[in-house]
Amino acid sequence: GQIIHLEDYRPTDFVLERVDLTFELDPKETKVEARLIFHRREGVDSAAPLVLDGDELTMTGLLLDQEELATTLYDVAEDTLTIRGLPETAPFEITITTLLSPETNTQLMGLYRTNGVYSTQCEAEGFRRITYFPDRPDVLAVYTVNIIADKASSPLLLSNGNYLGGADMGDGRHFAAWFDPHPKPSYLFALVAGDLGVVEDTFTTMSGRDVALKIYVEHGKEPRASYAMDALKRSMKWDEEAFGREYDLDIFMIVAVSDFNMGAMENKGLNIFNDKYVLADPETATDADYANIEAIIAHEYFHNWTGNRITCRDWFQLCLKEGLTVYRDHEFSADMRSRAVKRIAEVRHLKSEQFPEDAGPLAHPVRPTKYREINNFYTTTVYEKGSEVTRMIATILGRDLFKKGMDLYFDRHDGQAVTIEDFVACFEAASGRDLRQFALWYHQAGTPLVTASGAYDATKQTFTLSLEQTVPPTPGQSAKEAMHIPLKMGLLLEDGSEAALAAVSGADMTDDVLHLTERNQTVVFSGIPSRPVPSFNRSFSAPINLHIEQNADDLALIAHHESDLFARWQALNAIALGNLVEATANVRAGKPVTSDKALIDGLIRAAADNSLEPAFRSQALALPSESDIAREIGTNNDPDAIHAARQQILTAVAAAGRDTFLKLSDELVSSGGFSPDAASAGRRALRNSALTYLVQADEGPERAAKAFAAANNMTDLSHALALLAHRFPDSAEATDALATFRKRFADNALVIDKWFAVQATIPGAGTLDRIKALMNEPLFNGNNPNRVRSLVGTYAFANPTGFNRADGEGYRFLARQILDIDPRNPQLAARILTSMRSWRSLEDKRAGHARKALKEIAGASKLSADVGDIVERMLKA
Ligand code: B3K
Ligand code: ZN
Repeated sequence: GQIIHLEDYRPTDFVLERVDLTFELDPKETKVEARLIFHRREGVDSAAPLVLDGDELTMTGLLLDQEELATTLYDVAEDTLTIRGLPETAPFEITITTLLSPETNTQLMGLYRTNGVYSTQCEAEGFRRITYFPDRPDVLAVYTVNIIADKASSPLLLSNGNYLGGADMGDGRHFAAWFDPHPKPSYLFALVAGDLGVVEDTFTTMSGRDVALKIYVEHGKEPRASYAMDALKRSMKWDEEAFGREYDLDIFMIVAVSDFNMGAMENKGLNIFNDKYVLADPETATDADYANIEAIIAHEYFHNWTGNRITCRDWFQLCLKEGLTVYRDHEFSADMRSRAVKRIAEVRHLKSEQFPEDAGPLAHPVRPTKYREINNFYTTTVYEKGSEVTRMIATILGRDLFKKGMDLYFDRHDGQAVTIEDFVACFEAASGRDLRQFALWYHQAGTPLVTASGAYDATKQTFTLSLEQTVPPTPGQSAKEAMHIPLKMGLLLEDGSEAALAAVSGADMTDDVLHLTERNQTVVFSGIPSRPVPSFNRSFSAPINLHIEQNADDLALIAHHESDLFARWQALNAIALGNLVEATANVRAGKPVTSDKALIDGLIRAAADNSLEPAFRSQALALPSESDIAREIGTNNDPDAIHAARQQILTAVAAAGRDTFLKLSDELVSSGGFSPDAASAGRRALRNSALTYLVQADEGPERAAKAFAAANNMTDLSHALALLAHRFPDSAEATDALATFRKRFADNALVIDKWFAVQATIPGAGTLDRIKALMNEPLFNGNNPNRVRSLVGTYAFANPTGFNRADGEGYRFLARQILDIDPRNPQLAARILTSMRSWRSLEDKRAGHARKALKEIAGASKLSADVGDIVERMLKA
């Protein structure tokens, strides 16, 4: 594929007015008739042809105003249909007939059929696999959809918008017609047909309209959709209260399908979900599953305004809808759950996924300026960093002006396809603030590094902060400009109280937000009565790396006294990370590992502190992951040394905290029925954290096996299974538990995915053989994206020692898998390949093996654009 550049954007020559689609569904030969009404845009050359996109289409008919088009007037090329000789000003109708084979569409883009269900996925460029079309997000039209299908196998016929009517056709087939009054781009088109069960409810909007809510799932799974329905109703209510956004059709539908390339899709009025993010009950879903379902149901629903009503002008603007909608779903979850705990989880995720992307060969700006394959830009940078950028606008403007800017955005751009510049302009207009420097967050890739040092002058009672910011070079961007970094901070005094920040010079400050805008800035705080301990980046107000010389005592002061709970966790985490990095160096140097007293005291004190919510205490107890440590070290990484160091620190904490952990594991035994609410989930999480440390110190598997036998919900059961399998992989207890689990859940693929994932994350070089054996297991299915992700994906993304084997076999295995998956499902292959994005930060031998494996992929004879693009960027020097 060729490279597409932002600067080349121009509107289409023809305006699409209406779309009328008729589908005659058949597994092998579906017939699609598309009637498209266009007119030439004013000012466009009368000789300009109409160029439509297409991908793997078979066209059997082409009419202009109902008359067959002469073959001299059109050309069919590999991805385009070009039509010439079209009217100068009058509207005209093009009718295109195409034939599709949904059953053999293994890419899962366009119209496909799996498990007897027809469904579609059109974002980003899937609609062109259904018919020739101006398949780009700035072409908005009103759609009518007629669906004809066999009545027995497809009693259910769904599309976007409101139901118009349907009828029996007398020949074993029936039809249904749908009309969506809201102009939309083709990527939001959806069609579903099949035989599914339904859960129904209603929602009354703030203006008093009744909306029918329907969630479609496989027959028999209806009871497992009730939590999703509850989350949907809460999302609808929250969007009215928090953003003033009301739903705009008579019906809102969600369909759960089991073969899906991603989490879910926000098609207008007809969201399609990976069933993993719909189905839940206590026996089969973990607390993390419940939280994900709540967040993703909300995310897709929120797209109805941020994405659908206001959409993107082009795919470079993807963060316009994704970053903003992630921000909205984060705020929703924070309101539904504990704000501080939610923020900790977000930051952990951001640092473990987005920071490595931003520091490696795949780094790109939140608003990229070029791409080869747009599907490769649905990244954590566009989504999560995009969300952080929106959050910073809210931090800089404050709540009221942020809201004013959002209202203006909805008001000004409803029904349009717009850009990041349009979005930012709304906040400038609402606040009167110049956000030009701030907008660099959209354009400069790389995680900024802020270095801080402080000096206290007791006689003058001043505290002087010297701050420096640098943004590292990233592919295609060597020199960077200084950014506007909103840094929330406080100065803590020895007794834990907070100094008033009344007199400040050298920087703008609004409340506790310090605005860092220069490369170097010296900020003086006056009236500070004693040497303060600065606490920076409260609630992670800016997505940056921060370096400050702070000893463990100062960090401990923050960990115990900060008013911002997130900052407490952050301080504990910083103590832990320092200790783990040092321990890793000691392991590599053959020296003994020592654990920091401040770390052990801090962790145990937080664990035992009943005044803190259990979910927070559980987060405090979770040490930085092995990849967090690798990222902190940055270069020349040895995953085995990191693992060994971390294990030794875990053991030291376990020994020192034994009494506390025993007490917690007794006290927090759940009694009564299961509730998925955040407080109950928090208690389970704290108990399981305590159990993790106890098992860490255990010589044998008895305690973990007992926990497995006693578990009465999936959260506890899968946790105990992981403890057994990871800590005692060769024990009879682990083997038994894995066999029991498999037998009990063999008919529930989503639970079996957990069984694959637990085994894929067993540390150590031996796991690769296990993975290979599991791929021959009858419950594995290489065509189902969830199965492939849970086994192959989890191994590559989440098993540092298993995957990064010193002999390079892990990379070779992955390369072969990628080449095997790519012809069937390029998006899936490309996504899993990004697991190697940090290969350059490995020590030389491993990096050499990784390069070889990447070169093997790059040298393959037939690569998809998806995999080709990733591997090429990954190898570029
Ligand atoms: N917008 C979809 C993602 C589509 C991915 C296409 N490769 C889901 C979401 O972000 O809500
Ligand atoms: Zn989204």
